[in-house]
Amino acid sequence: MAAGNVRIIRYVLFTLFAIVLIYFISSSSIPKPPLPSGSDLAKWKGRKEAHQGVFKKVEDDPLEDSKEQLIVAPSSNRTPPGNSTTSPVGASVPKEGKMNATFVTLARNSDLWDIVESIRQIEDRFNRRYHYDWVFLNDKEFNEEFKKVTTTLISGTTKYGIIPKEHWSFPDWIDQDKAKKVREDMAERKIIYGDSVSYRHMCRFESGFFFRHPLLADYEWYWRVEPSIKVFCDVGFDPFRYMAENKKIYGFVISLYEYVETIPTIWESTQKFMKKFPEHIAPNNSMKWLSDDEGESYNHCHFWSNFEISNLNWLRSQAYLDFFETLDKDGGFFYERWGDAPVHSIAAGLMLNRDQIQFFDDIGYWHVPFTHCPTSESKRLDLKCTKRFFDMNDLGKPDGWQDQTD
Ligand SMILES: Nc1nc2c(ncn2[C@@H]2O[C@H](COP(=O)(O)OP(=O)(O)O)[C@@H](O)[C@H]2O)c(=O)[nH]1
Ligand SMILES: [Mg+2]
Repeated sequence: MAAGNVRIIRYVLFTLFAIVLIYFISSSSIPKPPLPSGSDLAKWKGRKEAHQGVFKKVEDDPLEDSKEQLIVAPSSNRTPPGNSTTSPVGASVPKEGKMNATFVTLARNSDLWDIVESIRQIEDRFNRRYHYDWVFLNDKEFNEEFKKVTTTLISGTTKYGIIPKEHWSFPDWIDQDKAKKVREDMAERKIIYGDSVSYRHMCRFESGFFFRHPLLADYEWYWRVEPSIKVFCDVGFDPFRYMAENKKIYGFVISLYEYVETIPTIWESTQKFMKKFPEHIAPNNSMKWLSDDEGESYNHCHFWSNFEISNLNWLRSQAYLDFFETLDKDGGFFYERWGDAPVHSIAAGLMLNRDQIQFFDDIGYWHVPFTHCPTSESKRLDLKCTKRFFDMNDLGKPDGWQDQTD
């Protein structure tokens, strides 16, 4: 064999060896996200269709405009920073720097790669400048991979907690047979998550227990983050500070109608609460937003709680605990399928004054299948990255640039 051929063969073998080596090193040290399976995609598609049924009602609603007025706090109403030194629940607000706040995420180990997407979004758009902590809670122990990957990505301190059994199980006053029959019936009627036990534990936990977890005990504010969300615009201000300085307690970005089938009697329990604890009802509450007939019935409006920026001391207050306990004793988390979104929303609507609820118009947000973009065109344009680039370089913008969304 000619010397030239030997060299070529050696070169090919060496290249193959190098490729195999690189492949083994990368696949053993860096875990990879799994591709979505057919069943994941089908689940998402099903959810989108289910949500679209609800969305139609929103479009048809003649009261939509008045509701908007009730809940939107325009940016121009902001008080200048540094004007107040106590938060709405009396804790002190530092003059500058970080607030006493944390992100909080409930997740399973299997949610890892979906929560990684959310972390990337939150860090890039906001937290890389603030380094707030992040608390993860789970009904099972988090595994090493989950902790390693999330800690690597988060610029603040990460904490991992396990949920006590009594916060994630059937309370003893629940009739198991009755609850099982409800799940079977809801499965037949194809109600979203209607047959799920774990989803019910999740909703009850988010309604009544997450804020009592010891890992959250020392914080005053939380920002709830779920897997697979997107944040479309830079968040160029500190929402925690904004909340404290403007005496806000509960902040949201999207509100919509709850599936009626999941909460048929939640308003009965709410009325029971209102009768029993009139002292907990705020004088300037949002009943007009919750009900179209002055409290006779619930119109199913709720803040979409997969995004929340709110005050933990409020949730830990006697007023909120009395509300949760009244609802919990009636069993609707298991005999129906009450979600934490209507529970938090009714609580905020009744126990807070209207001006303590904040609509974060400036935060562009997506959780399947709905998006919120800043409502005002000028705000959307201000927050666009490409506009910044043109402005920075003093360039004229191309025709039609207003219609683009990046
Ligand atoms: N630890 C744990 N977290 C859960 C469980 N079910 C849901 N979650 C979390 O609860 C939140 C809501 O669940 P998700 O599947 O996003 O519900 P959806 O947004 O209502 O469709 C997410 O943060 C999930 O990661 C569960 O069984 N165990
Ligand atoms: Mg979710």
